[in-house]
Amino acid sequence: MSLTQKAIDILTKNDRGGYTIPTSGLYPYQWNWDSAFVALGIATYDFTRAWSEITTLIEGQWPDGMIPSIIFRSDDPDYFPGPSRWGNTLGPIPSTGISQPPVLATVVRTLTDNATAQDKARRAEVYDALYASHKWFHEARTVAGIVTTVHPWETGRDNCPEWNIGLDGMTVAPDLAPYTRMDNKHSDPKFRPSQEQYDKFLTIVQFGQSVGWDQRRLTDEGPFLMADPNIHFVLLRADKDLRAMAVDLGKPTDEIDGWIDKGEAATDYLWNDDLGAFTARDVRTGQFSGGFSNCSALCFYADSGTPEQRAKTLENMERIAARVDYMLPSWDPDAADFEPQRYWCGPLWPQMNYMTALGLSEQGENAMAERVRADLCRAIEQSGFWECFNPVTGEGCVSSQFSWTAAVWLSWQH
Ligand code: 2M8
Repeated sequence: MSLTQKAIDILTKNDRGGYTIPTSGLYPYQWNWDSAFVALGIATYDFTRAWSEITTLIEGQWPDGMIPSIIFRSDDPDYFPGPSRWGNTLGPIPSTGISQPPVLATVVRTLTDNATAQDKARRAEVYDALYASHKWFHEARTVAGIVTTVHPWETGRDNCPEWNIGLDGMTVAPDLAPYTRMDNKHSDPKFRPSQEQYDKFLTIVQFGQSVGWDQRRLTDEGPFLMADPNIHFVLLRADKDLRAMAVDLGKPTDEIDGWIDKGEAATDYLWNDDLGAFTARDVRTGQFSGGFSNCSALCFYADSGTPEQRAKTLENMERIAARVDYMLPSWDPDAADFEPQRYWCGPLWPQMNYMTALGLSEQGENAMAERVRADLCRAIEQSGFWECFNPVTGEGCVSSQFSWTAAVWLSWQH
């Protein structure tokens, strides 16, 4: 069977009726940015079904505009933390109380870019929801002009060592309610976040509950507050795509223009001059994380940063490309805490390679774009549709039969 057919079969098997789960067992619900990437893949063979991936995600949007990271349409005892642990969240469907990198507007623009009447109708159908979700990031999560994050899960890069400086600055709640992890029952614990990290992740959830999921309080008073190049660059790119759709639909663009100006100015805040790279930063202390990650090069995807910053970013990529066989590792192979098999501490991630390669090729950096694209394809050909891959050996890590891996493969075959 061809890999393309296998990819379609995975997405069909992970379909739960209008939305797709990332993989059965470990992730039994609808995840925010997973669904956006999945829509790109399904659109290569069934546009109507791809569109429902987007509209079902928007069904979970909160009245304040936030699109949550996970929508719980059921209560699966096999997943933790499920709806009861998140408590009384504020959306129309039980959900988490945090968001995820907002790739959705970019995906919608990509899927409706043929300027047909139907494309325009589709844009009009979801535009207000997308707008509200961006406004939420700019209002509820912004501190002094910088978009922030309150939880490593919100960044989508759960245990990346970038978060250690923020996590080291917090303590586990002394009254943290006891719990049993389920993730380690579905995958090898050596691939997953540590127990201490999980305790801190749940401490933040407990804090969110204690303030009734008031998002402004979670940002201003919560135990963790960092700026993430992933959320920053994804949002900046998405703001630009939202603006293009606003123009197409004859909507005002003033407020979006303000968001874009603010975003361009904030890019510099994430520039770690010692490393010559965009890295995460603790907003309360100003401290930078110490390594090049797989979102450091998203400056190309957002078309942001100075020529010097871009040149240094590429130099770092050349350095890393000489250290691993499969670009782009999620953490710097020259950092002490690089672990090629542990989740966001080293493995390469399909959706990150997709965005990085797209940005590089849009900005004319074709050789590196091709390396990033071809390395993921080689890993898939060698090992199958895994959640992520060891960048040294190309072996699959954590879960197989993974939706966004299948989706990225399909989107690249067209
Ligand atoms: C991972 O995150 C979840 C929590 O949201 C987990 O580890 O349990 C991350 O890789 C995240 O980026 C992804 O969206 C999610 C589902 O694939 O899994």
